[in-house]
Amino acid sequence: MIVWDGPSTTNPHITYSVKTIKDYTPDPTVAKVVERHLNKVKALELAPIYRNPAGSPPLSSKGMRRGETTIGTLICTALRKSLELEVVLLDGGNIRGNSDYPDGTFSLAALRKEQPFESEIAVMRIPGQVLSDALHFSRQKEGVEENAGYLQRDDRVTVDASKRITHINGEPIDPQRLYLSGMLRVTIGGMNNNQPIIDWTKTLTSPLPTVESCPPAKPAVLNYFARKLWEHLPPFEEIDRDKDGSLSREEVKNAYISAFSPDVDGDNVVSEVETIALNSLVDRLIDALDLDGDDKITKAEYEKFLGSSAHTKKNKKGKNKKDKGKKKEKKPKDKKDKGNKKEKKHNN
Ligand SMILES: [Ca+2]
Ligand SMILES: [Ca+2]
Ligand SMILES: [Ca+2]
Repeated sequence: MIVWDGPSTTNPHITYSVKTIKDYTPDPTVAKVVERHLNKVKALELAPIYRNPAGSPPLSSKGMRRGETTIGTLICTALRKSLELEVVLLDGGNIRGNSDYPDGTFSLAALRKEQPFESEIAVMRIPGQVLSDALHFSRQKEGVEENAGYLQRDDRVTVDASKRITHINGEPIDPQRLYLSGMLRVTIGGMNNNQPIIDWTKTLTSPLPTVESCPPAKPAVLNYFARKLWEHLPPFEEIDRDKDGSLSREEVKNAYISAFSPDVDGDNVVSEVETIALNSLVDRLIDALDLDGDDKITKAEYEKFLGSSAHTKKNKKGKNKKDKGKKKEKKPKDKKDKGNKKEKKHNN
């Protein structure tokens, strides 16, 4: 309480006391609203967006600023694939979960925790030498000192004991070659003071990409995971139960249920929270492929992302599509604009 003794008082008396929220009975209407919102949050915990393949090193984001982590590699790889790039290097300080995922499941909530901020990816052609120097520079105190600019790398980059890049996209590095690369827009802009990057940007004759022209990282990562989930679902023809040539929300939901149990906690009841989680994953699955936004997946939309890599074992018919997919991964030339458009669409 603040009390002024009179009109001329300049210093009022202030009295206060600390109250415990537990002393108050919750308002039942408000409590219901809160519960509904908390259920949504809990549901995200239950929505597994990625499962670590058996035999892979355990998922962890601990020590992101002092060494390579499996989550760091996973997120860089997700961006490389989603944006169709040759190489992605990301500042460890941008990935913040600092968590272990011992059961190998990565949920929507975990993804939010790891990538709490909106960040844009600058897609640029960067010389191999600059990429290697930048990575080396960021890792000088590897294992010893925290460095927010410690560069994590995607799964097709190989680094030797001297902390230099030997391979990009699985091929021996060519120091002179320009690689279609993804790095944080802010890193290219000088954040975390990566000297080789700063020196290289000074040599550029054209301006750095604007924030608006850079695809946002979060939806790109999410799309990658959602597309990976599709690979666990039955082939298109099996999902399309009414045989009308496109996949409805209901059909996608049934396909998801056939592959993953919505009863995540295994108590034989699909609770309200588990239902929200299920619906939210079905949304993600559809968003990841639905280019025209009509909430249905046509064969063409499906094949654009999955005709290539999915069901190559199960679906033997897709031979030529498999080859097409391989080409797509090896030659990511001039896909920048397409990538941007694609990501912009899902930026919500
Ligand atoms: Ca159908
Ligand atoms: Ca349950
Ligand atoms: Ca569609």
